[in-house]
Amino acid sequence: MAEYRGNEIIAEYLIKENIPYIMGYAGHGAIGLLDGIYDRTDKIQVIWPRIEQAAGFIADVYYRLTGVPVPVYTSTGPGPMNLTIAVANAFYDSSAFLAITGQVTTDQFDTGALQEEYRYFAGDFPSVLKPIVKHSWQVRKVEDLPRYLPKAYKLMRSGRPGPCHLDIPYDLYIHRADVEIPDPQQWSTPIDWRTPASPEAVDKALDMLLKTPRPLILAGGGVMVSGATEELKELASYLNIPVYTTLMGKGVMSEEDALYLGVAGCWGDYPAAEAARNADLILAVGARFADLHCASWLPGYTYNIPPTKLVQVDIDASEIGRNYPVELGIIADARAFLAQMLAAAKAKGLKREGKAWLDEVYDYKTEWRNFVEPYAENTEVPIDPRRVLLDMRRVAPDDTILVADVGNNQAWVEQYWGTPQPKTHITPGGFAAMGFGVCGVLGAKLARPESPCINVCSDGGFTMTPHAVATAVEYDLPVVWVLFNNYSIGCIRDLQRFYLDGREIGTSFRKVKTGELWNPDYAKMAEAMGGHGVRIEKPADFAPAFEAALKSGVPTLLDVIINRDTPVPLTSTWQMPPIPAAEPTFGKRKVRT
Ligand SMILES: Cc1ncc(C[n+]2csc(CCOP(=O)(O)OP(=O)(O)O)c2C)c(N)n1
Ligand SMILES: [Mg+2]
Repeated sequence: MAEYRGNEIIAEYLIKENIPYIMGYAGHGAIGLLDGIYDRTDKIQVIWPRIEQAAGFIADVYYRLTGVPVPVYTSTGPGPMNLTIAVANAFYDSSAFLAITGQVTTDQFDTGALQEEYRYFAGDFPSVLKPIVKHSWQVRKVEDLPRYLPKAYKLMRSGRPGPCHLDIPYDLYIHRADVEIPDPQQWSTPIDWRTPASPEAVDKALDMLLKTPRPLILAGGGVMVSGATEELKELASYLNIPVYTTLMGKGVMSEEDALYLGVAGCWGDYPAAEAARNADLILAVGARFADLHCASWLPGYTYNIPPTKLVQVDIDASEIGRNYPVELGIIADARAFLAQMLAAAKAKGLKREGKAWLDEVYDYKTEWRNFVEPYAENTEVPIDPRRVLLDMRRVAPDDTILVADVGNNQAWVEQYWGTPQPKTHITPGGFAAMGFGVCGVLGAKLARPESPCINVCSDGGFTMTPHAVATAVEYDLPVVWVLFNNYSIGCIRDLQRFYLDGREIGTSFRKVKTGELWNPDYAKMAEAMGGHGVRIEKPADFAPAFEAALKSGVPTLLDVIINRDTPVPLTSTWQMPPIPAAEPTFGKRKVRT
């Protein structure tokens, strides 16, 4: 035991956990914390973008690529409130970081001191985070810190990951206590949380897969989180079963793999939706059957469950049978389960032939390829977003990490960005917070300094968090933003066009007096923040500019003026009840009973 200040306990514990960064934004409620880092910057670097939510988005992406949850600090009151959007985004995508928020001092509770949430309950910020963290602790004395820190680290990384929270009265950063700084090896890291399935459940699932003529494997975000990409590939190829994914699962398997069918969803890939409609059994791993994936659960667009039988595997029992009945539900970690399935199949020498089904799904793939490929040569002005993404794929190295933002830009990426290597596509699928990708791409670069890191966004998302360029310049993070400029919050405008009889209001960026479409000059904005910026209006100019941006070593924004009226093809649908769902524009609804 020894005397430590609260801030020293935090710094020492983080260093023992090998945490390389602390990210956030200071205020009077955070400088005590930062003072504990002051002498330890050789081990832990402070990164502070221009708003708390940006720090959360950066930490979120960093976790997705490294599995390391970094702390994100804020001051009191508005600082923590600014962070909430990023906490929620991480929570609903099963990503993690440790939110450390400042609180009024221990002797100021219920005084209404500056920035205290006191009018319902004293120092009540934890209530704000209630629906969006795995656990929240409010620290009451310095001695709590060595108890709570390992608990938070244990919980964030194990099972289904998620953010955790420490609310810390800022006097506790300075007060001292006689404590021992815990060793993560004893309290947090040696936990084996990879729950396998029972051998009986594995045998039953295998038996069902082998007996059925039209099986599919659905890989959700849980497969990505669990790090099960190898196991998935091996099982699929050993059993000869086609694989498709949710949007969160995009990139769990190389898109060049013959068995890979793409993403099923409103704006997914046709082969995936067509196969899902026609399958008789789906083995779903780490997928929660959300509305955009399932055509708002209307039969025949993505699914016919039942009659299609569902075997659903998830580490979180609450997701099993949430929206569809299951033939068999299995609570297990994705990686442990897929490895068990492969071992059991090999031990019994079980194989599938299933040529007729494979021939059928390969035909779907050919149909889709014939539709997609010509867009690579599209010379239309304003530029077709498909042309941009197909050009990007041609130019970018295979290990390029693409972090998507939210909106049509995200859906274009979903359909036209190939992921030749697993785990190179990151998207905010669950909570879909705009600005996630614009800032999060910096977390990708911190995690993968050797790989090109790009963000595809649009004018809405970029203008919410444009200061990401300044942060990239400050920290020398040469990322590339490809901004699909459509002078609108495009996907919402599309809902008005297609679901509300074209009654557009509040969705295009215009000068009110003249009605002229207007946006800031994004290239100049990037230049003003110390980066490079290029405005691109002709399709042939994009690829050379993109190639130059990747090579430049300077944070670069490409402002690409796209055709704002081109809708993203619907391969399934999404409903805004009570308005009837739109019909797919590629492929057809097929209800099977
Ligand atoms: C912070 C936040 N506010 C609002 C929304 C609702 N929303 C979802 S997509 C979208 C439009 C995004 O516009 P833009 O970034 O320009 O993308 P585009 O659809 O034009 O590609 C909006 C407003 C959201 N997801 N996040
Ligand atoms: Mg837009």
